[in-house]
Amino acid sequence: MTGAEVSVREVSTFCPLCVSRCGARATVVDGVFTALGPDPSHPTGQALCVKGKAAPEIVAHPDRLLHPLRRTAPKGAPDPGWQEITWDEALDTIAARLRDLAEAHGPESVVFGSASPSTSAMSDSVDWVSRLRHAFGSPNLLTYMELCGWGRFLAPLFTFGEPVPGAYLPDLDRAGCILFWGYNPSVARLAHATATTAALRRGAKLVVVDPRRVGLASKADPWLRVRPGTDAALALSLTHVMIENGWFDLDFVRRWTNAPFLVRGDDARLLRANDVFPDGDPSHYVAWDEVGDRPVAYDPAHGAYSVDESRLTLFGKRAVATADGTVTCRPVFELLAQECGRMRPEVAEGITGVPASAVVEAARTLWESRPVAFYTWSGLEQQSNATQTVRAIGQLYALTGCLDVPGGNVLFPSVATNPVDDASLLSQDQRAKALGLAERPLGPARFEFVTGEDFYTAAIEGRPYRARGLVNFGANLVMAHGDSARGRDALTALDFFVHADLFLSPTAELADIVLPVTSAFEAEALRVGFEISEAAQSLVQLRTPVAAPRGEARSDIQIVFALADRLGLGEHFFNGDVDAAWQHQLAPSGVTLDQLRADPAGVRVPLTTLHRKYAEPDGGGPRGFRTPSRRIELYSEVLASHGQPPLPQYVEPLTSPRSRPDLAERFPLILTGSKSLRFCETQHRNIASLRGPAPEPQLEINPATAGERGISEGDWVRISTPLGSVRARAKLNGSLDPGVVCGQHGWWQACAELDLPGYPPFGPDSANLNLVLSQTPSDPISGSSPLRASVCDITPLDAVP
Ligand SMILES: Nc1nc2c(c(=O)[nH]1)N[C@H]1C(S)=C(S)[C@@H](COP(=O)(O)OP(=O)(O)OC[C@H]3O[C@@H](n4cnc5c(=O)[nH]c(N)nc54)[C@H](O)[C@@H]3O)O[C@H]1N2
Ligand SMILES: Nc1nc2c(c(=O)[nH]1)N[C@H]1C(S)=C(S)[C@@H](COP(=O)(O)OP(=O)(O)OC[C@H]3O[C@@H](n4cnc5c(=O)[nH]c(N)nc54)[C@H](O)[C@@H]3O)O[C@H]1N2
Ligand code: SF4
Ligand SMILES: [Mo]
Repeated sequence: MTGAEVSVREVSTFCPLCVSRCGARATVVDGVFTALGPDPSHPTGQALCVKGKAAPEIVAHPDRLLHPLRRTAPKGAPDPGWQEITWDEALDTIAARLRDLAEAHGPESVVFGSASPSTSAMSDSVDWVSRLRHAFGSPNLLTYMELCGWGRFLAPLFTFGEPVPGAYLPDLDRAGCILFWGYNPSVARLAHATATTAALRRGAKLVVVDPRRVGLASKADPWLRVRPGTDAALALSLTHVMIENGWFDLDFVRRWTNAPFLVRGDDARLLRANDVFPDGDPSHYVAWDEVGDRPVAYDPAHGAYSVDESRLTLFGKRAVATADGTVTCRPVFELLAQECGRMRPEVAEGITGVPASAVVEAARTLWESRPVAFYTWSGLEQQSNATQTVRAIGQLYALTGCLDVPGGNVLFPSVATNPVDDASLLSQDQRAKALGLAERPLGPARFEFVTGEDFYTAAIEGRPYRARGLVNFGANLVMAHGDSARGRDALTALDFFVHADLFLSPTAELADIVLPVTSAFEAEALRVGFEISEAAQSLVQLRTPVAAPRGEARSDIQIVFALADRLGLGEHFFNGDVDAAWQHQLAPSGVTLDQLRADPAGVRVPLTTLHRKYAEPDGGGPRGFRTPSRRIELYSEVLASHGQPPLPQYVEPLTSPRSRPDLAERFPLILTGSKSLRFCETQHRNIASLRGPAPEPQLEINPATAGERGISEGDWVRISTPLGSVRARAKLNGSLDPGVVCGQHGWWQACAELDLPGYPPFGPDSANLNLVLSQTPSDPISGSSPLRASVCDITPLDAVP
């Protein structure tokens, strides 16, 4: 160096590579982004994981897509014959093809896809993708709702009318007891892990339900080692113990759930006021007044009974004189207690493998260490009984009375903004065409989400109509959905497929046009609120680019706005002006773009968390919950009216050694899976610093199970399911049940720098777990796929069957 000054800049930012969105500081040396470190002054910035630290490597990776590409060879050819084209040509072609499809087959024939905002920076732009989809006229968004969000956001609506725990997040800073169920924040959400560690330090209890003793499970008391897919049995058993011991919030249950409502013994309907009172309103429910020894009506419009709730009976049966004669009726709570009573801890032990004593201990801990804050995730989402399972856990949680209390699960306030997805742009007629709505009217399609399986069926078989186009922002569909080969066939069958990404994934390989996207560190993005606490929610931040866009890459938002313009939808997109769009979004907050640009660390808008919002007055009574009855619906008539059990139930996973004894001999083991600490989903195997310490796909297996099969630590093994087999390296794990193994999905990419191989997504040498996991039979309500409880066998790789 000859005295030339090195310029070093530290820039406040955040890492959007996963759901944690950790506050960070970027180091830029002579204009080059060189490092990312934690920013403890940021509400999610206590720590940074290895992936965040690898951000500069991701940005600079030689395999990044730099130019728009057009396929020149037919689909299915070994080499797509990619040809570089200009942005103008790309955008004009895309717009023309999409317009043609919309005109000839209706805009619903075009599906929009997005990588999950939990595993990519699509959180920056996914709402704008929805706005484009709405303006275009398609009711179909393909973004893993059935695998990743249903159990946290949409299934809880049946119970709470609110997304609990998806939006009602655990108030970890104040919780007395933290319950993590099928969720491992040490891998998945660092900001939750650090907050939990702090909570444990101040004496909070932790209960973890997980087949593996990983992450914080080693600090849990107790850790419940559940057999994959049997979580509902465990939840019902815990609830049974709580009811039997009186370990539940009687007052909350009476006042805020539909536990007192009477259920008719003859037709299992909730009794209505017009059944018992001559001039009764058919929309009013009926409970039993213990003091007056008579039925009383409940008016859902005002959320009120004609007597004080403390007088309502929860147990026993009553002979009620109705217009149809005397009918024996029971309160919901009595039926619920009966249902749970079938799952005594000794019975549950036989199903779940969790010792009866541990069930009692966990129930006691939950009750005695209130307030309880909980979170559930992938372990429960990717199951053929996902809806009933989260209903059972919701019921258990309702009994604690901790919803929306300090230290429970709280809807933290948000900075006021204008919503940007603008659902009003999509007509009711178009909405009704969502793929899957006819088959599963209560499922994700009701909210415009299309499941992987429904998309594949529409693309390949044309049912209920043919999906012909796909506008996909990242989603690595063939690697991330089960039945990868079917995914390939579906994408191949499309008339037109455009894919925007940073890297050429196995999904991108099947596109007609590929668009190069900037990494999160090359583009501006607006973040309003960081979710996990009041302080986090109050922060508004505009991420500053710390590197120049690679090649011709553009951000997803820029692509959305440019496409909208070419499609003639510019009027809904501020005529292409992203700044104007953000200003519109921010307007109610009082924060301006200038302010945000002036301070990359962001602006804090003071917020105050209100608790027990359900008790706030609203019209004639309390606000209650957004369910048909305004009460937490332990008993769901909505589900019953669709032929589903109104009370949460345990259903054995549809493909398990018990439910499929015909498969059990060939596939005696249960296969589940988990995320990798060092990679996001199917990404990052090409990043040397991440891949080096975790060079190969792993299969966790109990040492005894391995020993019986002649398998030692580190051996290559074959994971065989009814769909075929893939490879992985054995990792012995004595904490696993001998009948359970745990694999990793997402392995395809090579790492040239370390000379580590890729694995073909399809075929005999594949390591793609989803090649041998089926999307069906799925949850009857949501279509959730059984990726976390399949059947398999494990053999040494070289063994000839
Ligand atoms: N067997 C099994 N399968 C699973 C799961 C499992 O646990 N087991 N998990 C499921 C879950 S929960 C989810 S959410 C899905 C995840 O599936 P996806 O959401 O598809 O996530 P990734 O597999 O990480 O692939 C993300 C893709 O988006 C690209 N990308 C990254 N950032 C951006 C960006 O900012 N813009 C654009 N346009 N592209 C970007 C990446 O390069 C990559 O190609 O997988 C599901 N599949
Ligand atoms: N490092 C990293 N972080 C990520 C991601 C990533 O790929 N890597 N992905 C992001 C995304 S898209 C998501 S959805 C989240 C997911 O975050 P998590 O849901 O926490 O992800 P996992 O570790 O896959 O699953 C949690 C736990 O479920 C357990 N499990 C498996 N089967 C069962 C079962 O049947 N019952 C129960 N109770 N537990 C079971 C697994 O052993 C695992 O420890 O993480 C996000 N963050
Ligand atoms: S946990 Fe890691 S990848 Fe996720 S936001 Fe934080 S630093 Fe980024
Ligand atoms: Mo996810």
